[in-house]
Amino acid sequence: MLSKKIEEALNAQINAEMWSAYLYMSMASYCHFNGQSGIGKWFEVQFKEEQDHAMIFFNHIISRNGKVTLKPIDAVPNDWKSILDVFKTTLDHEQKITQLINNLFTLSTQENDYATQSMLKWFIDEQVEEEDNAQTIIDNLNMIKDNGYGLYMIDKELGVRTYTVAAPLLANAGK
Ligand code: OFO
Repeated sequence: MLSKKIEEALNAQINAEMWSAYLYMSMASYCHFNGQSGIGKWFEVQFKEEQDHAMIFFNHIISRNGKVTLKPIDAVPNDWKSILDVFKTTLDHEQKITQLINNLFTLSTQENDYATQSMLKWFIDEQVEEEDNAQTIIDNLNMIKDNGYGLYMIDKELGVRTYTVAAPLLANAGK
């Protein structure tokens, strides 16, 4: 059974993950509109991954006899100055999400909720990857600056990313 405090915090995290999904959907739209369809596709994958993240919290709450309570999703930005600006926003956002995951881990420690701690471990590793991905793309974009051919190559490279279902959801498949 989940404590009320943990249940509320996990529900808030569902909202944060859905906001992330909405943010990346908006970024995908911005990239497609500006002719970077490969990067647009990359953000579509990111959008799907965030929905998976929300579902991992959803499943955890349900499995622990808690109640999922959905709140409205706030509006997201629709415009950026450049592709570099898009990825700087991504990194900044992922750093905030890392902080939220860390806060959840601290709370689950205070509440002696070992099952929630165990579930959160996957997110702790995932956030290292999320921040690293954004930072690597920022480094590449800084390297090419305004070089059109360089941007074309990055667009091609990011466009091959494919979606794979998050591992914790595979464990839940068929339940
Ligand atoms: Fe859910 O990791 Fe990104 O936001």
